[in-house]
Amino acid sequence: MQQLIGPDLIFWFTQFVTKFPDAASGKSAFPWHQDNGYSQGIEPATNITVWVALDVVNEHNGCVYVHPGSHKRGLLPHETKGESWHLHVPVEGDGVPAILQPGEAVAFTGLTLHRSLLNHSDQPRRGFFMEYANANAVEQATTATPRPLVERSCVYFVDGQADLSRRTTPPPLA
Ligand SMILES: O=C(O)CCC(=O)C(=O)O
Repeated sequence: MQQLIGPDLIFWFTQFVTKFPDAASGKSAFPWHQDNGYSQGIEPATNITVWVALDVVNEHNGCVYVHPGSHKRGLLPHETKGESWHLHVPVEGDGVPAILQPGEAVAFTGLTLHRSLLNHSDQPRRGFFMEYANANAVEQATTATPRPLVERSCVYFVDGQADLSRRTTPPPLA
């Protein structure tokens, strides 16, 4: 991660992502989005998501598809659709399926378009992802001052240094 992001590195977000068998109901497709589209953006946008397969994942059970080179388009406008919290943008092409064995991973930037389709198998498709970023990265906001990522809860320092003079909240009591 330091080779890609630089010496000042934090590990700032994790999530389990289980896609239950749902080809019949067709609800668990996860449309194209950029992870940085969940906020108003992260600067520098060098953050990287590492999506680790916990099961064999392929086109049949809803693997992640990435759109190589899409990060060069910068942060695209995202919107919610109806009551769904999913975000979507118009995208051409199918992308590349990340077909993985358990323990293998696909890594992509916070600006890389990615998605997953339905799980046509009869078993849950399980994954776990980790997000790494520059230790001095800030989350952009429409109304407030950009907030350093290190102010989030459960952020771990991997290596290097963070400039804490930019914090927007008082430091926790010792
Ligand atoms: O695991 C998946 O199917 C996609 C998850 C994802 O892209 C996300 O949570 O942002």
